[in-house]
Amino acid sequence: MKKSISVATFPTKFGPLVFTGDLKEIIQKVSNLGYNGIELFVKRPGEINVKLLRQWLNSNKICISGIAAVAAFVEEGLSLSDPDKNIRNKHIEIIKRQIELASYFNAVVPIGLVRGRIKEGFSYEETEEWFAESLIECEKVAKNFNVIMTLEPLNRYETNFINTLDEGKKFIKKIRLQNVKILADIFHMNIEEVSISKAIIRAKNYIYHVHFADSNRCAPGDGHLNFREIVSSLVRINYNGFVVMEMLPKPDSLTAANRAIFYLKELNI
Ligand code: LER
Ligand code: MN
Repeated sequence: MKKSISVATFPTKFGPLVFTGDLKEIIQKVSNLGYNGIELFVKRPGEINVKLLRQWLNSNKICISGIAAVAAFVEEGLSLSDPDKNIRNKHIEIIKRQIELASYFNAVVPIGLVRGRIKEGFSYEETEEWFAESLIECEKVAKNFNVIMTLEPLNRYETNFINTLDEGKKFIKKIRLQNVKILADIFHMNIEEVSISKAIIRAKNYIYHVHFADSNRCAPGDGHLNFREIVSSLVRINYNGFVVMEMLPKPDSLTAANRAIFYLKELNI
């Protein structure tokens, strides 16, 4: 398994981003700590200078695990399942550009918060239909660029729409999506799954990306989750992708990033 860590290019209300600021400096720092990649949170895909970023990554021998753009949802209220078609379309356009950007780095495009929620007065079925329509539209582009989007089940306090790996799997199967797999975020799973390990095993053919944080969303090892058991179920399903530290920068970014890397070494990652 490869180790990655969350990095944002802009200050945002979204909490579990370990480093924010100058990308060149962060890449150097993260590589020195022993990470193999960064999960990059951008405001808009167009803000990235691909050539420069590639240079910084190459000279530090790390890559990009995923490219997320949560600001469109968190800061601007866009979502892929909004009842308003104009809002959905606006968001689809952003995701399409995000997919193109991800293709230059062989990165995934996580579909977490950006899928939205079932709004008051609307049903599960309608929301599912709008979300499916949006994803099918994005998938056409993902296929062209050979990019995987990873659907991320989230805990009930962040969305009321797709909370468990089983629900994510069921949705992907029902809509017959091919370039959409599952992102297993251990923090959310800790709230929603009956058993984290059993849920991982059941979703074995779907899990393509993994987010790590402990029960309190701090570095793995700083809470009360049983990471030995979690890692052994990932090993059991032959998972060899990225584990991304998407955690709160507590007590500060560098300490959290360091603690996580030490703990991962103890777990043989
Ligand atoms: C949200 O809590 C989350 O885990 C992300 O990966 C963003 O969608
Ligand atoms: Mn996550």
